[in-house]
Amino acid sequence: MNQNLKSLIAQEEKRQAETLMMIPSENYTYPEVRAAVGSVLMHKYAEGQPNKRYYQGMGIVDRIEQYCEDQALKAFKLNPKKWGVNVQAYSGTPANLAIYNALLEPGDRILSMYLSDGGHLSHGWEYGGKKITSSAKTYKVSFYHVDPKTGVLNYAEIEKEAKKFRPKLLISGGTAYPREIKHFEMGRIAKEVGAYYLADVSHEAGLIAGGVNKSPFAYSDVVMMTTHKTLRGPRAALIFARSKLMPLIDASIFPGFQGGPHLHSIAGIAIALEKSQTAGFEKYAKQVIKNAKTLSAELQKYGFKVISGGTDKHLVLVDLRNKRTTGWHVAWALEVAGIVTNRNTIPNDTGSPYYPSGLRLGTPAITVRGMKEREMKQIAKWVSDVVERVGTQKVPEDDEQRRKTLKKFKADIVKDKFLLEIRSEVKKLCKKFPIDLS
Ligand code: DSN
Repeated sequence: MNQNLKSLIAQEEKRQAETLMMIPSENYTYPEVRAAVGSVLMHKYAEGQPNKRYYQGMGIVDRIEQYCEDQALKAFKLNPKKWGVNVQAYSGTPANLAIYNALLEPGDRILSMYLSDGGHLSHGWEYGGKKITSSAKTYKVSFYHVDPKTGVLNYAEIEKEAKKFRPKLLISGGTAYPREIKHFEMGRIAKEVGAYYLADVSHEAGLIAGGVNKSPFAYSDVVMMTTHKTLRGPRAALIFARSKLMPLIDASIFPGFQGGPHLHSIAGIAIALEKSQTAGFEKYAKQVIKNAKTLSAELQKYGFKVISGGTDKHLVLVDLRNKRTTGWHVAWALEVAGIVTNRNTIPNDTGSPYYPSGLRLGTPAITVRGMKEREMKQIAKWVSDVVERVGTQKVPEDDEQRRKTLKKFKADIVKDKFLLEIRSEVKKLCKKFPIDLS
């Protein structure tokens, strides 16, 4: 291996060990999962489904894929007579595209959550009259919103919107909605307008498997989840569907969208699913939520405005506008302090997706390290201290001035003694809660 590449991997390992990974969609997987993903399984091609392939040498990998499917149905307590699962999707966006391709014709209608309110790009995104994603180009997409005052979904409004728009597919879920989705309501609305209901629970998958967020299955036609967030598996996705829809889903994944499945990832998913059925995982999932709730409450004590007033999940979304700063400035300064979050749009954002007004923080990875409420209080204090240090900031409108000002801000903060002191405290905390990345 090129020595520089080797060193870069080692540096990334160190970064992950010595900083607080607080991007809600990130997590540390298990050493066994990393071993499976790096195993000889990646040498094998296996287009098709178990026992129905287009290649030879399939006996062993058929058993692996079948085992993964069994574990998926077991982990989410599904009756194999009523539900099936496809474990081959490479990740969340290709999985969603394959679902649309299975259930819809080009030009059919999708109703999904507006991106800045917490939705996801792959649910169809168009902005200012421009169709940004391929799903928006292929299908006719409309969006529902959170209540502008509460930041929470109003199901009566979604119902009105659905009756007006008449979608063929209603989607819930996304990246930054901190509250539990009422799947019962979404399923009811979908039925009423004759639409399929797709619950995208990519963020909550582990919380559902751990029994601390409600299961969407009873009310859904299709459920999609990525496997690398709260579920702690490798980067991939699972598509669950009612048995009658399964042949459409399987055919849409292969040959519709993908070639050979990544058997190494499938083995990794199976391991994560096994682990998600243990008492230890249930305890982990509970702690993820306790930590997020504590973080949210503590941040509010420091005067932060938390979207929806709190969280039911693993993430906290903060509106920074009352602090007279931006998500861009705060996320960069926090990184210098060793706290890795992401800037994020918020409902009714007055900024842009690249320079948004919000900050998204998550607890899945720091909870894997064993951190609890006490550490959340300390982290909230550090976040507050960093925001105070950043002070009043805005993003200049003029291109040239913006480029210069932001470049200078980044150059100055990496030398800021106050932020670097917090970084060394963060490093000490990380040492107290080690993570095995060897
Ligand atoms: N980009 C992921 C997230 O951060 O939520 C979702 O795809």
